[in-house]
Amino acid sequence: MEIQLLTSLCEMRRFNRSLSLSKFPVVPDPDLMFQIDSVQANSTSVGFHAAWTYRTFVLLLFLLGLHISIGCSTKNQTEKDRLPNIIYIMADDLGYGDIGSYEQAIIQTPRLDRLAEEGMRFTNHYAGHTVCRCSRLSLWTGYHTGHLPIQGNAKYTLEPQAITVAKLLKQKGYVTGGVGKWSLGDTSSLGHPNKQGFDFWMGYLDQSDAHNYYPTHLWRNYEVVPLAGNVLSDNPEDRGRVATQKETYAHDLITEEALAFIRRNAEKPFLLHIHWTLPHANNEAGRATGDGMEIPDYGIYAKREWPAQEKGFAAMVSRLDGDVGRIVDLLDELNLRQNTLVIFTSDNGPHEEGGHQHEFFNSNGALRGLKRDLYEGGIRVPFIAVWPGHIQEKSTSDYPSAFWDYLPTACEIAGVDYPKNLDGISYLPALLGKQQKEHDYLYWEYEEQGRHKAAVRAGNWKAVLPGTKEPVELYDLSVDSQEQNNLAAKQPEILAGMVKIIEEMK
Ligand SMILES: [Ca+2]
Ligand SMILES: [Ca+2]
Repeated sequence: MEIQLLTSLCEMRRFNRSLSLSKFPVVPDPDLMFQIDSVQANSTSVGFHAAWTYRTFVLLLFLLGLHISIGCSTKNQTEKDRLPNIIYIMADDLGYGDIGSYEQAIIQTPRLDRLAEEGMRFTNHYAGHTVCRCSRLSLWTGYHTGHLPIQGNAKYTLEPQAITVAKLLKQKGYVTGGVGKWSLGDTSSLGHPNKQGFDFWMGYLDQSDAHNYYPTHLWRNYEVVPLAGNVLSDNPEDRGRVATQKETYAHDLITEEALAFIRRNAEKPFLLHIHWTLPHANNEAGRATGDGMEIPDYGIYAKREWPAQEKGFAAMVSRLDGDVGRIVDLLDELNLRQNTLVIFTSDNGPHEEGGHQHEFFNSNGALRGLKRDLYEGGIRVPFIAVWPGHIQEKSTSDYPSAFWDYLPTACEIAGVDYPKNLDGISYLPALLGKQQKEHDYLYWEYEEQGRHKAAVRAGNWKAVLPGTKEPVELYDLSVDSQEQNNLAAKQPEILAGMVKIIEEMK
């Protein structure tokens, strides 16, 4: 029965690989706890009505002799009718087991742990891919790598006709911003974030330049932002990505820009992507010095008797954690928590670069594999979603979801129509504790330097093509999340269905 299902799914999947997209109307969920269309309709009458409410309120306060901030009450009034903000925080190469709420035992991540307590953890959330660029492309466009033009870190710039999350949310009046690593088009191309729906982007445009935590400059839209005091090595092998003089830490500047964006746009519905590069290695510095884990100080790990690279890695994760805290604290200060969905995740599994060993802190947890693998460790990532009053605190969902689900999710939250032929399915129902439509299957494809890999997850079955000339393996994740017991020989019919999906995607 199961094999018949898979076979018919294969036949249904005749997707067009192109990104030209048609649209269909999204039926709004009447139970959503916000009113999508009320903002514009009420905007004029609210002002008039609010004036009378204000005078009456002041009089009452005067009579009662209370000290209450008027500014606060009018702010609450506008927030109630406003579209929710979305802040999507993505770490770079952070493994499934790297933070406390996903059973990290050594590295301290108190702010992320608290965030997990305040909202929902997904335990089966997957990155778009096992390396950076594909994963981001999947996130922005709603497709898995079976339907994307690249399956690895090959150069690629977003095309002008691409439909991105940011372009769609702008249709609803969202201010759209991002900081950190972009990697899908620079100032000379139409893939630049300002041409892909982002009003604002500050950070690295080039993915490889983003290896360096002490570059001479970053980008703010089309403007060069110099980083004081950083000097680069002139050794050609360092490719302009190894600093000999380190003064300004790019991550810190990027974080300040994220905080400033939130302050600037506190009164508007906004979409903010914080795509930090921590704890990615500086690969070139790793080759030059043996230590690519660039960090201004080791903080609480300074006195640990670990290799410098591991102190650096732990300090990177804890620095990232502290900065998540700063973002959340600012939302509290601006009274924006109730009206802001905050998501935290990672773009792929843990790395073993820059002199760092991924098993030193058990970065993949109990999973198998790491970055560039399509075993669970390479693609399953932490995912925390917090939205007080909407998402149940201290909750967990085992719903299998992936980066390509983000576009439909963001669009459902914003009440925007989105293309119907996407691979993604909105995970908003899962976040709100409602009935969630499930995927027929999830798919990943990897192609770099002549190596070809693929993986399919359908229900709890997981098939992995680990290499070009290797046979497809089959695992039952319900009893074998570590992918140790290959059932390919014992379950030939299930295997055949999975192989068919892989074959169809080629
Ligand atoms: Ca990455
Ligand atoms: Ca492990």
